[in-house]
Amino acid sequence: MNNKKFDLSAMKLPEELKKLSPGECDELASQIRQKLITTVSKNGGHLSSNLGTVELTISLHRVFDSPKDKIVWDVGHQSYTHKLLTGRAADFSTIRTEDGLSGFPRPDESRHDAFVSGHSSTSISAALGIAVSMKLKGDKHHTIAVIGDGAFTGGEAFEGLNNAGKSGTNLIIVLNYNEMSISKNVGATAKYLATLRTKESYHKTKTAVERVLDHTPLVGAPIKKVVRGSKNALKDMLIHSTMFEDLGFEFVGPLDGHNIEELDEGLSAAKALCAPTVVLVNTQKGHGYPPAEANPGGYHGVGAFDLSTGNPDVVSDDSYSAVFGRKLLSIAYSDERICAVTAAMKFGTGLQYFHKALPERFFDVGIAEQHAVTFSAGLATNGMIPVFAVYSTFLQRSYDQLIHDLAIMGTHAVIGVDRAGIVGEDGETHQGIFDIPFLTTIPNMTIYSPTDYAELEVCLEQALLKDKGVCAVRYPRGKQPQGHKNTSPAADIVKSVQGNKVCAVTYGRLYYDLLAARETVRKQGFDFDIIKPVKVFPIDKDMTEELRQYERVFVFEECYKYGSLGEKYAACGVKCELTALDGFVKHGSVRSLLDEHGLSADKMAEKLLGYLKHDET
Ligand SMILES: Cc1ncc(C[n+]2csc(CCOP(=O)(O)OP(=O)(O)O)c2C)c(N)n1
Repeated sequence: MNNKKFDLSAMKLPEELKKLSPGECDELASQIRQKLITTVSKNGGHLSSNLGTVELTISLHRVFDSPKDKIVWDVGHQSYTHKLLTGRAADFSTIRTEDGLSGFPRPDESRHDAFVSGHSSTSISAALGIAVSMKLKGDKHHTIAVIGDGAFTGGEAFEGLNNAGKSGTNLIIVLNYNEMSISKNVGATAKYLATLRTKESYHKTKTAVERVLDHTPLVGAPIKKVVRGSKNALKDMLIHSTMFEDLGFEFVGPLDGHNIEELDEGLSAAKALCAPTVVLVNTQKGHGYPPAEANPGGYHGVGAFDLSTGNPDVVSDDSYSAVFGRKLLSIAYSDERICAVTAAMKFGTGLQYFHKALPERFFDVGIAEQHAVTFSAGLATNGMIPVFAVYSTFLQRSYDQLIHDLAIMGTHAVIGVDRAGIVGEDGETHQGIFDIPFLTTIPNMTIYSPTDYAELEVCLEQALLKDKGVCAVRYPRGKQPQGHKNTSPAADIVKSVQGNKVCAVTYGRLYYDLLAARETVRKQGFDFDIIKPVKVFPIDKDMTEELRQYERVFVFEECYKYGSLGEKYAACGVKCELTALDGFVKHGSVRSLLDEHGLSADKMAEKLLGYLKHDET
């Protein structure tokens, strides 16, 4: 083993990678792994997916010429090594922190990031678009989509495949197979890929067959020519065929994703084909860090953790998600109609309790949010009560299904909108700031936005057992403040009204900040009323009538301002002063982002005092 120490910040990368021997690459890989583990232990992030793709990323940059060849990372959570190898090593310690590197590919961060990502299953379509544009421009470079088997369960991946196989482009799809989505991968595609994983390498077999034919007089050469042509019955007899070839692709693999030499060889072969090609690469999620190898799902996305012990708290029992999951299960015990649906986020959404206790009514559909909604609609039309728990940002995928497959029929279903509001370090692609704007455009939609655990439980029960139609219960990432007790949880409206001229309105977790802001304002001798809708939509007519009576109503919302509730109150004649988000929200801690956008207790107090003091003069 070579013990050369690599200074990634000083090296000319990615170019210099090509000069390294495979042994040196192995050493580089282990140093990169160390850096990944120490950095993620401090900043949090996607650990196991990155540990699994170190060698693959090194090899991609040895075989291809980024940024002329374009690498498109699916989801993008596994792009840390790519960042280290493309001029961002010096800043790597800032990853996921405010003003630091993003945890996902960002073309505005580096010309090596060919496409933005964060949501899954987009890489094949995006890469195909890039590859087609290259073809039109006479550019012979390659476009490489790197997609995991989890992301491969998403419908858009198939839409991309359907169009790519016969495209005549230099598109390479690297299918990173590790048997895992966040949890164990599900569905028939996963099973199919598992059958390919264990097959002898197609690439090697092909070479071996060709070698035999080289030594076969007379007929050898013509058959070899035939073998080289991809779609041929004789070739299928000699070498097994895959669904990818049936869809028009060349196929290379499976390659050992932790063997640089094999990766270099396989990727070079794929490059030489100059045709749409699928390269299957076997990797191990969490490779090289025993706690992550033992619990790859738990280490998929983590907060900061102790390097020596790992992170025992990878799935927190003290969170809105866990409260949602446990309450759902407790109601489902006594109501056999209730089913739980997740799109590959069983742990993230707290549905692990349901899965364990009532597996026959639990459905993990893979990364397939659109299918999850329409599947739920199907369940509901036959008398079940489906509950689809999903992060706000990923529910964006299902907008049409919510309208067309659920709402139009007046079907009763509950959507648990997890991670609603600012989520923090994952940044722009993950902030849950659009659910209020888009859900409020859907007729007959009911939306709850509880503040604390107790209110979340009351809202969920009401949505499940008393309401009709489509009900969304939205709640934030993380936990309620420690020591918090709510003795009178409500599912409608909470008021603290004492005849002041000014009223402040907010909902969800911002209520805590508003209460703290009122303390500050009161200390300065001023006061204001507070109205907090819990059932935030449809908008309560009596509430807007009451709000119309105030001289000024300050509305604080953790959502995009266009489509916000404040905008709707203003349309009802309320004299609104809205503080909401005015665009995409970058990465940083939740607290600092709330402050930056005027939604912390201090900023709320400042705004209210600004008005109240001015009003007094
Ligand atoms: C539309 C969408 N839904 C859910 C997620 C959350 N998510 C992030 S990564 C991931 C699993 C991806 O698995 P895979 O593609 O196999 O990559 P691996 O992490 O195993 O390398 C999921 C479900 C997402 N990013 N986008």
